Amino acid sequence: MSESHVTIEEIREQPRATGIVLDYLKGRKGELSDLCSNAPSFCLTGCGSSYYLALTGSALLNKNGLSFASPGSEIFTSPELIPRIPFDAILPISRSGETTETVEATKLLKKKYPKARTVGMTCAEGSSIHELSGIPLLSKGGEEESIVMTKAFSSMLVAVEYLSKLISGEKNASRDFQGLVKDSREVVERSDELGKEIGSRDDLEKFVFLGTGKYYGLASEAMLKMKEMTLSWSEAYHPLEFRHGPQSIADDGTLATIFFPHETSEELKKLLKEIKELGAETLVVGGKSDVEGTEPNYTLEIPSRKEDTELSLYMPIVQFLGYYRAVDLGLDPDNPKNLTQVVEI
Ligand code: F1P
Repeated sequence: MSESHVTIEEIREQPRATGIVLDYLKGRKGELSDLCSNAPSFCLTGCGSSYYLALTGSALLNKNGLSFASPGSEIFTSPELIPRIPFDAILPISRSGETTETVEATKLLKKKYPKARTVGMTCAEGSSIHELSGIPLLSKGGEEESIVMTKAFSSMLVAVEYLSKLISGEKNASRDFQGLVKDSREVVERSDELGKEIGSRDDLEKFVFLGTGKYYGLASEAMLKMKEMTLSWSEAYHPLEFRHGPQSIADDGTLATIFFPHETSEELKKLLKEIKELGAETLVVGGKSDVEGTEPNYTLEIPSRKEDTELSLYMPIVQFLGYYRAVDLGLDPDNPKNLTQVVEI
């Protein structure tokens, strides 16, 4: 199996990108703490992977019940959907900082909320989103050559988690993230092995990703990785939505991946058992002890960490899975069909 792809190199660079963004955030702490004092409301936007990150970001930053996320492409085509709530901050997310709809949505949102601070999260210094931001945020180590987004997603996710810590009034947010780089190294290594094992399973054809609350954006991103890299049937749902129709497709060629929070949930456990009874296989990403009795086919244990400092660790397994399945199918993960790194229209 050839591994001379830039995509896999970038997936494996996640721990480094995490370290770089954490150092950067530590240096910006004063300014970001000022922004986050009094739990401001955020309006998040982005396209593709960046939109899915905005969804998770909105769940994380929703400390006062007011944050909201919309695809930049929707704000662009249906600006009447922009809520009238006077958000305190606009948070566009874009690896390139140049996606047309995200740039245009940011301009529209700035006009709509003239008093709001613009906190553009990108991996590209000097990009349009960076320039439109009064408080730009940068994940330098997240910069990528590949078309499919991997370490950019996880490193920008760390930054959004960091903001959510500041919003919660955490005085020493950096301390909460201690050990994350080490955990990331360890999880990347295990995910590489497991992703290879599952990715070479020719009998699996359908991939379902389930995540609730802040995990829904991660499940959606996982769905996109499988589509972009492997051209496979893949869907993402809020877990209990699976019973409301989608379960009709479950069979022995289906792998259902559940992003399982460390906090045990009896409802998710029940669902896991049901999915197995339908003949599908299951992969649990989360705490092993939380799913005792459900006998998943595969488990990727996520180290127990302070809440909302661990979400980036859920991503490598789905990125490796996409990568190895693509290679196994004879596809080139560096050149996914019909895609470009940035959509400029
Ligand atoms: C967003 C994005 C990617 C996607 C694709 C095109 O880019 O939609 O998520 O993988 O290759 O661009 P960006 O705004 O984050 O740069």
